[in-house]
Amino acid sequence: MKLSVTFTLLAAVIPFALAQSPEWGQCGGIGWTGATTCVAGTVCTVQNAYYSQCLPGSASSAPATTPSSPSGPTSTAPPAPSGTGLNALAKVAGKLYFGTATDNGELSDTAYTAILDNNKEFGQITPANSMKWDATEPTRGTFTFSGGDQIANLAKTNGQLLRGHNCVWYNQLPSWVSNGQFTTADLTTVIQNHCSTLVSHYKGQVYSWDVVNEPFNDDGTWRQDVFYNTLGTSYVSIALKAARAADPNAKLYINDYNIEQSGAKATAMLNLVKQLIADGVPIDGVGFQCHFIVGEVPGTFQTVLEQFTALGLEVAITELDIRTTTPASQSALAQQQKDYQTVVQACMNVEKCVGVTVWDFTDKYSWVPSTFSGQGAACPWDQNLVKKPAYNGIVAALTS
Ligand code: G2I
Repeated sequence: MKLSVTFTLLAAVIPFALAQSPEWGQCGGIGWTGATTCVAGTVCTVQNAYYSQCLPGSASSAPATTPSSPSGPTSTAPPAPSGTGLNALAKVAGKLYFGTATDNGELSDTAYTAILDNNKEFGQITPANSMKWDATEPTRGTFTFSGGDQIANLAKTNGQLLRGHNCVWYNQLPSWVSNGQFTTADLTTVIQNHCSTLVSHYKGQVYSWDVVNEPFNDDGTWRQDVFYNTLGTSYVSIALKAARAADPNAKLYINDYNIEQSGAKATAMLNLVKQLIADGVPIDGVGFQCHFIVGEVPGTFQTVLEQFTALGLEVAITELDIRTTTPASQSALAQQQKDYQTVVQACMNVEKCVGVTVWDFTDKYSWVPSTFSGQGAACPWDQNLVKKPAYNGIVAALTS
């Protein structure tokens, strides 16, 4: 309340305050049409060609200058981040971030958070569970944001970008949604209300939202869930439009797995985004989850990324991990190092691949062993929070 009163007074006295971006908000970059100055106490900082952000620091009213070439720093840009760390290296390489998923239950582990909170290592975080439908709207019309807020606040404190995950997904739905007997009009309202309320709640805090998650089966057919079965493919545009209206500055993504190799599922995703673009539906990016198996990184990954960026979209690696049989052998860990390097190199080679997110950075908290019996060791840090050879594979790609 106090904040909004203060803002209202300020806005009345200083009209141009309305044209300023908030702390952590976007203030420039290719394609950016919003405010290019920042509120007092923050400075518009060029992160890369596509994204300038209001970071805490000495106040400045000078707009950030978008670099004329994607990798070319300008005189207004701060010196490139130096030192070690995956995010620092990714930024030097012209990427927006290197990030990780995290989950609320992990945040009391101080050895874990000491690494998570280091923004030289991670410049972006994604909540693994706490922004999903079952967590945020467990009963119709009643929203709970405590878990998501904890992660959003952490991102703010740490100076990290936030990816919102997710608005509409067949999984982790409360039963009132998955078992609801909806008319088309009713489910349209349900989706609009959920996406709108969720995205509005985090307005200005989220770099990109996975608005629709995993819409396809592996054979490229549409997943049969309550959304598709009731509304057909239109649920995708209903969700995207609601998200755009709720936070016009957030990048809107569709996110899926097994679209990293050429084939029916990648083709289905390409056709979907082509149709959305043709129909004027807001869509900014496609997320490639990249849940891979050691020794099986698809050789066509970079080509597929380029097929999407050729449509004018950005792409991101959103949930990278590379699993193997446990306990992992030395040779598996050596192959995993090469595989991490290959995957991150594909993003490096594609200008509009904005960043890489691992689906948690340590084997201690990986989702893999509980889903794939006898498999794991999928992350770049081991379960004792010690860096594995995989870490060096990522560094090799980021410094190539
Ligand atoms: O399955 C891996 C990922 C695939 N892409 C979408 C992601 O959202 C998904 O993340 C995982 C989370 O990392 C897991 O933590 O999604 C799983 C559910 O599909 C999450 O697992 C669930 C457990 O299955 C539940 O038993 C548990 O209550 O996490 C829940 C919260 O801890």
